[in-house]
Amino acid sequence: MIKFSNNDAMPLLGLGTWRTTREETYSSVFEALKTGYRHVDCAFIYGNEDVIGQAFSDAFAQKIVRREELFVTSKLWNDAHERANVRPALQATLRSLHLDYLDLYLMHWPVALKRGTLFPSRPDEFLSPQQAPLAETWAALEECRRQGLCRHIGVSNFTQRKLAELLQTATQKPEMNQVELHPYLQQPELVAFCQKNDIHVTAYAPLGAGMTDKAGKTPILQNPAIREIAQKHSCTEAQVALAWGMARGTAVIPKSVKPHRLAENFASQSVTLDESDTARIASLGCDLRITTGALWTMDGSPYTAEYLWGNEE
Ligand code: NAP
Ligand code: SBI
Repeated sequence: MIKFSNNDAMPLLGLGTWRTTREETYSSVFEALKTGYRHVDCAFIYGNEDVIGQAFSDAFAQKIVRREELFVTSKLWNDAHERANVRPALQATLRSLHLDYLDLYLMHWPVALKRGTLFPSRPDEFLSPQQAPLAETWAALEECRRQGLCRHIGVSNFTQRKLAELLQTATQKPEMNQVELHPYLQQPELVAFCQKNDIHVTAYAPLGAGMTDKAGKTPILQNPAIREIAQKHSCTEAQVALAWGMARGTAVIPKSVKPHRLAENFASQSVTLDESDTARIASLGCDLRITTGALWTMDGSPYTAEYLWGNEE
């Protein structure tokens, strides 16, 4: 469990819900709740929050889980950063999810788009950091929390530099940074910075997002070192990757639509790696970023790759 300063707890293992069809979404969320998952990662932009809401309602009605036992995260999409749009966006997410509060609401990206532009195709569809300052979006999230629409607020895809900037103006500190983390993208400095500043960390794409042989690399789940560690512990490669993420103190939110994998991923909570395993996995880091945010840095965009991922002043 991750413990927040108000004593709320978030299970280290959660369910990811991106890139699932509507049918898969309902069955994977319902099956996950039956399996024992008590943390679900959602987002407006996944386009499936209404189906997840139906799965929640059915699970509550069938007494599989009670609302207060469940930790639900969602995320503000980039086209709702302007102050007046934040609360309506959160309320729409709550309606879709059949909930009256979220446990955690995140700013999905440090990038703003004009209202109604879900994905930009032209530079004029962006709002620049001057037109939609992150500090103002953050102030609106703080207001949502004060009003009880969400219990915790945080960010996603933020670098150390962006977090440090936000900390300068925030009245309420971000309590979570959700970023890509797996054995090939370990970001130890970012994780340490967050932990030093009492910002919890969630690892997205903890299994490598079903990578094939992207960038000429062996997929994480076929990596020989991960394979040997799995054999040593009589577990699977996916369980090694998830156990490693949780051993670092980061939450992990693997997505699966297959019941046997949901169970396998859930059981990773009983896998304990030793120091030689973690040292071996540490040596696999190669800064392989799968989610590059390339769409935000198209020619003419006010956002550059340096803005997104750089830590230079
Ligand atoms: P992931 O969880 O690392 O990998 C999912 C892939 O691995 C799917 O292809 C899944 O296929 C497969 N898989 C799952 N369990 C497996 C197992 N035990 N053995 C072998 N393969 C397995 O990647 P992700 O979905 O990109 O990331 C997880 C979640 O993080 C997302 O669903 C989303 O909620 C969140 N996310 C957030 C951001 C952000 O910007 N904040 C970005 C990306 C993702 P099957 O479904 O067929 O099992
Ligand atoms: C989408 F719904 C569509 C595209 C897309 O690309 C970047 C990664 C991302 C995201 O922003 N959050 C995710 O979980 N996946 C995404 C989502």
